[in-house]
Amino acid sequence: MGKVLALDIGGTKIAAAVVTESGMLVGRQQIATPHGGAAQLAIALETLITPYRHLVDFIAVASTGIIRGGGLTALNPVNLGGLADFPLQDCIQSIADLPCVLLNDGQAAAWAEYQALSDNYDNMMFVTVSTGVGGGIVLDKKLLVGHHGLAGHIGHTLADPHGLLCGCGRRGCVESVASGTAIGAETLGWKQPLSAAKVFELAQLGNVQAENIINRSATAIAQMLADMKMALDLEIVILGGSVGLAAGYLERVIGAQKVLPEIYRVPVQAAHHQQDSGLLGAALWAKNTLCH
Ligand code: ADP
Ligand code: BMX
Ligand code: ZN
Repeated sequence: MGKVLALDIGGTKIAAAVVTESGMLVGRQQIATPHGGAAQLAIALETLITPYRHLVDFIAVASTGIIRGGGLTALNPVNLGGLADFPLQDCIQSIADLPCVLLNDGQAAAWAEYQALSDNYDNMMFVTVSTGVGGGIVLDKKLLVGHHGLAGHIGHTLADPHGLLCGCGRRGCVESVASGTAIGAETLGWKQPLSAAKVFELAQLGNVQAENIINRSATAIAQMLADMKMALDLEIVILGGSVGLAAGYLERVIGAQKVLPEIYRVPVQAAHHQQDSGLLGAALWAKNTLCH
């Protein structure tokens, strides 16, 4: 099948790496996601892709947003600095004229994490707590993409009907309570507003306000997992994203599950591939797609 260049486009960072036939990542690069519109995103992609384009046979992309018909449509445009639509496939193929397969980032990561599970599971979900809150669902061993590319957008299920307006237009989405962006936004009234990463540092020093913000996020995730278990009879959930993988976060989600009746709890564990699930999942998905 040859070598694949995998890209993972998130609201905060864009990663790229060559994925070898044996599934090894080589030459991983990462840049910040520009928030200045379509032209800037195109330049960022060109910067990342150009050094690899003569070294690979095809390109596999995991991207934030609804991925459908070669395009990216933001469900929450705020996560991309207001960018609502982007012609992802056309842009990439104008940089490198190679076969190109696209998938949502949560869906891609779910696919890689499903392959990495040691036991024989049929039904799993991947959740990324990152710039937004995204996800991917494998049911009866098959990745759900959906006719509109929407399957797994669990960040836009309801956490709090009286909560803040989410960038998608709905009030009180899980994403508007639990994401890294939401964690940072909780500090906007502070003398010095902080990023989610800094809120975690403060919580580690025992700051109660910071701990409360993180617990609120983890509780919203635990409640959403309970809803998803009841809908899909999930056997296992895999947690990723920089917030999901941050020290102590998984333990807080598990702690928030403990107050729920047993039937609502689902085992949760950290992503086997850590920050690379999206890259690897996109590569695996592209290989399946181009081989059939
Ligand atoms: P992307 O959304 O592009 O995939 P990330 O998974 O890195 O990117 O998520 C970005 C969010 O994670 C930001 O809100 C950022 O503040 C937060 N973040 C980054 N590093 C950490 C960390 N070490 N601990 C907690 N939060 C972090
Ligand atoms: C948002 C949405 C999802 C995405 C999720 C996680 C946009 C631009 N993105 O809910 O498609 O999967 O964020 O994305 O509407 P990330 O940027 O946090 O990795
Ligand atoms: Zn929303």
